[in-house]
Amino acid sequence: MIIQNYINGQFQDPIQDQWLDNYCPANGEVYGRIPNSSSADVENAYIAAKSAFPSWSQTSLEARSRILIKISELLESNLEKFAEAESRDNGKPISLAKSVDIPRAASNFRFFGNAITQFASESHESIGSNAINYTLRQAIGVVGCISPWNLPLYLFTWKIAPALAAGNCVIAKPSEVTPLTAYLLGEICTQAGLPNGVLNIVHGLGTTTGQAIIEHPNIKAISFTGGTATGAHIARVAAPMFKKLSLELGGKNPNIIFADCDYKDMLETSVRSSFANQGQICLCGSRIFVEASIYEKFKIDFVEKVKQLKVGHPSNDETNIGALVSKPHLEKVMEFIDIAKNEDGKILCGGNKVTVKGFEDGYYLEPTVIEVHNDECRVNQEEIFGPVVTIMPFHSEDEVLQMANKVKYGLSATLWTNNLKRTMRMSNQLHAGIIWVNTWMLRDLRTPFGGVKASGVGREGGFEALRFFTEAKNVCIKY
Ligand code: TXE
Repeated sequence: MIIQNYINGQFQDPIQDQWLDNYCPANGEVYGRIPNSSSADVENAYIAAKSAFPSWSQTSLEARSRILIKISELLESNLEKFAEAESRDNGKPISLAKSVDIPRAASNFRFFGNAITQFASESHESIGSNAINYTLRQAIGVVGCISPWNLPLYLFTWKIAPALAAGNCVIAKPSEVTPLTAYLLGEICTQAGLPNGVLNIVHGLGTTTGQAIIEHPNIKAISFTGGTATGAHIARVAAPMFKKLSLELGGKNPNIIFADCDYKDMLETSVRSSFANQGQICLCGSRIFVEASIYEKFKIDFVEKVKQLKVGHPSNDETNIGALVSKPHLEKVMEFIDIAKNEDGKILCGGNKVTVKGFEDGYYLEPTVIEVHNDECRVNQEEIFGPVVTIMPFHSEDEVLQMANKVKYGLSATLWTNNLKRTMRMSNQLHAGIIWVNTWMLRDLRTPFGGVKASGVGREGGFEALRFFTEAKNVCIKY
C-alpha cells in the first residue's frame, strides 16, 4: 500500500522521494509506505491553498455547507472500508472504529456544515455616540491542522471540518503512525466537489513535515492535538510569528467515585473510561479515586470485570482490547509498569505483554490496574496513554479534590455521586476544561472542548472552533 500526498486535488509522491514504513500494530509487519514530506512539499501545498483561498472564502455558506455534508454522506456510505483501514492502521478493535471513529468523523463534517449556516456575528449600537459597530468574522487564510494517532480520522476531521466551514484553506498532517484514513479522505473530498487546493494533506514525520508547517510564515493558524512536549515546542516556534494557536494536549484525568453513586453504572463506565481504545484517549480516567467506605468492594468488582476484557486481534468482533499503536509506544507503557513496581505500586491485574496466536509480533498488553499508596508517584502523575490505571482510596471531599488537582494536566474529570451540592462544589473547583458527572465521554459537538494547565490552550467544538478559525474585525460607523 503506497500512500501519497494530496495536494491541489492530485495525489503525488514527495518531491525528495523520501519514504517511511507504515506498520500494522496487530502483527508488527510493514504493510505500506508513506511520504516523509519536506518543506518543498509543504510549500507546494501552501501555493495550492493560497490560490484556492479567494474563491473558497467567497463561496456562499450554503455551497460550503453542501460540500461538507456531502463529504459526511460519503464517509457514511464507505463506513466499512474506512473502519477496516482505521483498525488495521491503529490496532483499535474494528467494532470501535465502526461504532465510534468513522461515524464521528462523518458527524464532524455534518455538524460544521450545519453550524456555519448558524454562525452569527454581533453588532453593538453605541448609544450616545451615534455609532453602530458590527463585527465581521473573516476566514484567516491558509491554516495548518496537525493531528495524532489515537483517534486518527476522528481528530483529523475535528479540525479540518471547522477550518473549511469557516472559509479557510487547509494544510493538514495526520500522524505518521496512522496515515491511512487521512489518505482515503482525499479521494472522498474530490468526489464531494471540494475545489482543488482547498484541502491539502501532507504526510510525514513531525520533525520534518510538521516542523515545515509550523515554521511556515504564511500559515497563520495552527490547530494541534498531540503530546504536551510537542505542544510546547509548537508554541515556542509559533509565538514570534504571532500565529493563532489551538493546542489540545495530554491528560491525566481523575475518575472520582463517591459511595453514594449508582454503583452498577459507575462500575461499567469506569471499565470503559479506563480501557477504551487501549486507554489511548486523552480523556481516559486514568487515576481512579474511590471513597474509602466502598474501596475494597470496588477493588474486587473492578478487577474482576477488567479480567473479563478480551485482548485480541482488532478485526475480531469479540475483541475489547486491540493492539497498542506502535512498538515504541508499547515499550513506553511497559516501562511505566516497571516504574510502578519500583515505586511500591501493587499490580492488581495485568501488567504483561499478551501473545495473540498467529499474530505473535503484535503490540498487545493486558489491561492493567495498579493500586498506589501515594498520589505523587510517577504513574499517578505522568501521562501513560495506555491500558493502565491507578486506584487509591480517599477519605474526604477536600482530600480527593487536592489529589485530583495535584497534577500538571487539566483536561477532564469524572465525578460519580448523587449529591447535587457536592457535584456543584467539586465541578467549580476541579482543574479541568471538561467535567462529566455520572457519565464519561458523552459528547455534544456544540460544547467547548479543551483543557487547562499542561492540557493546552484554546477550545475546540461548536462556535468556539468557528471563532478560532476566523478573525474578528470590528467596523464602527458614526451616523
Ligand atoms: O505525539 P506527538 P506522540 C501523548 C501521549 C503520547 C505522547 C507522545 O502521552 O505517549 O503524547 O505521542 C506531530 N512540529 N499524546 O509522540 O509527537 C506528529 O507528527 C509539528 C496525547 O505520537 O505530539 C503528529 O502528527 N508537528 C494526545 C502529532 O504532532 C509535530 C494524542 C502528534 O504527535 C512535531 C497523542 C513538530 N516538531 C499523543 N513533532 C492527545 N492529546 O490526545 C511531532 N509532530
